[in-house]
Parts: sequence; C-alpha cells; structure tokens
Amino acid sequence: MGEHTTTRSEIERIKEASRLLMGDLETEIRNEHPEVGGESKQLLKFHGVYAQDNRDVRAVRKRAGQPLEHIYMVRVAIPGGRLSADQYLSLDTLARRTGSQSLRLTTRQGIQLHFISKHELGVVISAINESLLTTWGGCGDVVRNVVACVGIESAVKDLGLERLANDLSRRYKAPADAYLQLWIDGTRVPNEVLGAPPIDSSIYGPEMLPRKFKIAIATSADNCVDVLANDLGLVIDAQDPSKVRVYVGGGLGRSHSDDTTLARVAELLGEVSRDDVLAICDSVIALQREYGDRGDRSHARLKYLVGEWGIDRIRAEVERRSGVRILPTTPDTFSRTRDHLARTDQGDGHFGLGIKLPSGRIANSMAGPLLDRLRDFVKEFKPSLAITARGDMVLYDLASNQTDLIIERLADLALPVDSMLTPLQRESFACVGLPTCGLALAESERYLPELLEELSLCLSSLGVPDLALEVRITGCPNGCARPYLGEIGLVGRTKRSYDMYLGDTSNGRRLNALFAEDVDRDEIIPTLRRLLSLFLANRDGDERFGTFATRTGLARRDDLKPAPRRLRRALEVAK
Ligand code: SRM
Ligand code: SF4
Repeated sequence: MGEHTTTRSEIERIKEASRLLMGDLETEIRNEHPEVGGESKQLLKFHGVYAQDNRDVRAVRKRAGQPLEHIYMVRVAIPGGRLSADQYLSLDTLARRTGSQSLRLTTRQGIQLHFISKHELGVVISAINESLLTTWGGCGDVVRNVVACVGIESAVKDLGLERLANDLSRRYKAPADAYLQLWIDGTRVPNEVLGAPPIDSSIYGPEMLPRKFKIAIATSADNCVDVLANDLGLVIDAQDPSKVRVYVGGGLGRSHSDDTTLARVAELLGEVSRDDVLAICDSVIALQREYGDRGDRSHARLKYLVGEWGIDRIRAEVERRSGVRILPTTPDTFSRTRDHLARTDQGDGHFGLGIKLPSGRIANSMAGPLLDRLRDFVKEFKPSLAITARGDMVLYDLASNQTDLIIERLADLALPVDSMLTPLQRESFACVGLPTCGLALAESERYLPELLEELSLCLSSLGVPDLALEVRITGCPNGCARPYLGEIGLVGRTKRSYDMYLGDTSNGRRLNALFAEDVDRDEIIPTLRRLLSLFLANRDGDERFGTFATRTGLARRDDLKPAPRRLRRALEVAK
C-alpha cells in the first residue's frame, strides 16, 4: 500500500472481499432485475462490462417517477487493435442482434457494444470469447488493453510490436476463474485462450492494482498511439529494434473541481534491451501495486507516484527489483504521428487502406449503411483488420484492385476515404460521451459532426478549406479522446460549454495549453475564427495552427478569449 495512504477506499474493500472478482455476480447477473447492486457494478468492470443508464431519458424518467433505463456497455480488449475477418464478422453479428446495433471502436484500439441489456450479457460475452477475443480485463484496476502502432508495412511488422502487445496482454491478465465460471463454457473456450495465470503466479494480489494501468508501444518513427499518455510507454527504436526506451507516469484524467488532479506526459526512465522489457514492466507494475495510493482513487495512478518520488527514485527502485541496468538516453522526438488512413503498399505484395469512421462508430445511420458496407467488404475480401488509436479501421492484406473497389464502393456514403478527406475530417475525433457515459458533462461524439461542418465552413470562408487542423473533443475532463494532446482540445464543462485548449504537442511529446474556460458552444466557432484569422495573417511559412499558438503564446492572450459563459449569462440577466 502507498506510504502516504491512511484509509483504504471502499473499492479496495470490495475487491479484496470479492473472491477474485466473483462477489455476488453469479446471482446478480441471473436475477430478473435489470440493474445490479453497487458492489457488482464495480466487479463487472473487471469482466469488461460497465453498468450504465440511458442518459437521454434519465431526467424524463425521473420526473415521471419511473426507474432508470439500465443498460450495459461491453468492452472487448484487442491487443494492438488487430483482429481477423472472422472475429470482426462475429462482432458484427452480435451488434445486429443486441444493443444499439452498432460497434464503437475505441481510442485504445478496443471495440465496445452499447445498450446491451442484462439478460443479453451472457450470450454476448460467451460469443465474443468463442471468436477468440475477450472482454476480460477490458476495464477495472488491471493492465488495460495494450495498445501498439498499427503500421502494416513489412518493415514496421518486423519490429514485432504486435507480438509484444500480445505477450504483455496475456502476462497481465488477472486470474480468470470467476470470468470462466460466469460467462464461458470451458469445453468450448479453454482457459489458454485468455492466457490468464493462476493467482500464485499472477502479478496481482487479491486486490488487483490500485487503479487502471495502461501500456502502449510505439516506434521512434511513429507516435500514432500517443504513447506518453500511458502509465508505461515502450518505444522501439526503428533503426535498432533491440533497443527500447521506457517512459513512465503518463495519464490524462483530471477533474474540474480538484486542482490537485492533473494531466501528465510520461517521463523517460531510460533505455533497455528488448530482452529485458518484460522484467522492467513487471517491476514498474509491482511498484505501482505496492505504492500506488489505495486510499484516494483520484490520486491512485502511477503518474502521482512518479510526481511524488521523482524519476530518479523510480528508476533506482525498478533497477533494484528487476536486476536490469537502465541506460541513460535522450527522449524520442518521434518524426511523425501517422493516421494510417492512406492506401499503403505493405511491401509484401499486399495493400492496406484506412477507413475514417465517425469517432469510431460503425452503424447503419442517416449518414449511410456503414455497418452493412463494412461487413460486406470483410466478407468478400477477408482482410486482416487493425483499429487505430483514433478509432479508425485499417483493412489490410488486400490485393491492389480490392483497395480500389473499396474506395469506389464507399463513394456513395458520406464517408470519404484517404485523399478525399480534408485534413480536419482526417485528424479529428471525439470520445463516446452521451448518452451512455455516466461521467459526461457535455456532448462529444454526437457534437463532433456539427462542429466539424461549421469549422469547415469557417475555413472555406477564410480561404483555407484544406488547412491541416485537428480537434479532439471530450464530454468531461477525464480525457478519453486525449484532448490535452490535440492541436485544439475541447473539454466538456457544462451541458452547453467547453474548456478550450490549444497548442503544438510535438507529436504527442507535450501537453497543449488551456486557452479559455467555460466557452459557450455558440462561441466556439466565432472564437476559433478570430484565432485562425490572426494565425493566417501572421503564420510563419507553412507552420500549423498549433505551432503558431505555442510560438506566439496564444493561450495567454486575454483579448482573444470569449467571456466565460457564467459571466455572459450574468450580464444577460443584468440587462
Ligand atoms: Fe476512458 C472512464 C470511455 C480511453 C481516461 N472512459 C471512462 C468510462 C468507462 C466512464 C465511466 O467510468 O463510467 C467511459 C465509458 C463511455 C462509454 O459509454 O462508452 C470511457 N475511455 C473510453 C473510450 C471508449 C473512449 C472512446 O471514445 O474511445 C476509450 C476506451 C479505451 C479502451 O478500449 O480501453 C477510453 N479513457 C481513455 C483514455 C485514452 C487512452 O487511454 O489513450 C483516457 C486518458 C488516458 C488516461 O487513462 O489517463 C481515459 N476514462 C478515463 C478516465 C480518467 C482516469 C484517471 O486517471 O483519472 C476515466 C474515469 C475513471 O477512470 O475514473 C474514464
Ligand atoms: Fe465519458 Fe468523459 Fe471519457 Fe468522454 S472523456 S467518454 S465523457 S469519461
């Protein structure tokens, strides 16, 4: 337990008493009630399930004296975001039969199904496991889905990111007895599929970790995964893959009401040889298990321990535990952060193509039959699939003419591919937010299309329709779409307002800066228009807006800020 901890949080007690994450789930998931109790809600997370309610009808139902509409979100953890055509098709089938009839690719390369009812959970989870995917460890105080760059070129594949992601993922699965007992017919899906070790050889004790723990793998040439937003970041040297740089203590979650919570990029621990990576990861996780704060969950991530101890003490402790000497080195500069949407020659006779999805959502909607179309491609061409850390989908191992056919067949959907995308469409994304996320303060995924349309019009009217620009929106400060690492970050504050962040994050190496708090939704475009006009008049060569914002200190320019929403409302009332 952390040396600074006095009392353990209630969730620690629940985990400890749960008999390795079983608790009362056996009875709770089988009874006739649509909801589960508070303790089961916490335990379900480890099984990859969030108990939620439909927030679109919450207030109306409350007013009418009706119970909440209880729904569940099921999260599939997919190491490195790679899945086969057959696995995708089985998720597609589930999406059609249950819940919201959509799939949602996540910003950590996972896939979520929303609006699942309690009685559907068993069918959904066992079907996912039968397709040799799993929800185990999708959520909860364990190592979460291990993310990795989705480069599909032979040269990137040879760096072995996918294999490392799989190794780490299996190594850090929690003992799965409860999971297997609750959801899986062991004769059809053996334990080896999960690869979860028994408790006596597991890195976790009965209380698991103090908090979620995130690992990402990038290469020195491409930081598409925002590796420094993770508790543990591994960067494989693209020139010499036997070298791995290790970073610790990244994390973005913060709270509007608690200034002691903060977003932080991971710090460089040093360089180790590839052979020593597992020993280093074990030691960092063990350190967090023992010293992470089990009293206060808002300060329980590794980033707070790194802040408190300092990187030198962390390094000394990791070296002592692992017996590995960590070599000093210089931080990566990352030459780029690719979106992986371009048509790509894999160099092995095959080709890949990225499909930009609206914040990772795959549904048949007013915008077009995207769910159907993707299913048809996957059925016909049997590609391999990779999910990017922006929630887009890369289809690969295709023949050259197949990428052309896909481009052709997507043309009628409001879903441009590759060169037809504007940079703004290409780069922007939002977190899930309303109506499912219980923590959302403002709209995010549902607001992004409208915002992008308005911003595109604004860019056209300024004479720069193809300006490279990135917007990341979240419905609250937890940062699920990593808004503090975007060129423009909008972070939900109230139903109608967002905090606005700006800056050059240097390929994910540093955070952007807070420009204005509590900006009314109606003020976002006029404010951006002012900023962009100034930028276009004073831009240095072809520099990006974010670079200009950082270079000229835009975040400090009070004259460019809109009045905070609360002040505007007070002035309106006073009129
Ligand atoms: Fe997240 C909580 C969705 C990536 C930081 N996140 C949530 C929950 C589960 C809300 C809840 O606790 O009740 C959201 C469910 C919404 C829904 O209805 O689906 C949620 N997070 C997501 C996803 C689906 C966003 C998306 O649009 O894709 C991402 C799922 C990833 C996955 O497959 O595992 C997702 N979340 C992230 C990221 C980005 C990343 O990891 O690269 C972050 C910022 C990095 C970090 O962890 O610091 C992130 N989510 C959080 C936090 C803040 C954690 C903290 O340390 O303070 C919370 C709240 C919490 O844990 O208490 C949270
Ligand atoms: Fe929910 Fe906030 Fe995460 Fe968005 S950033 S999904 S609103 S927790």
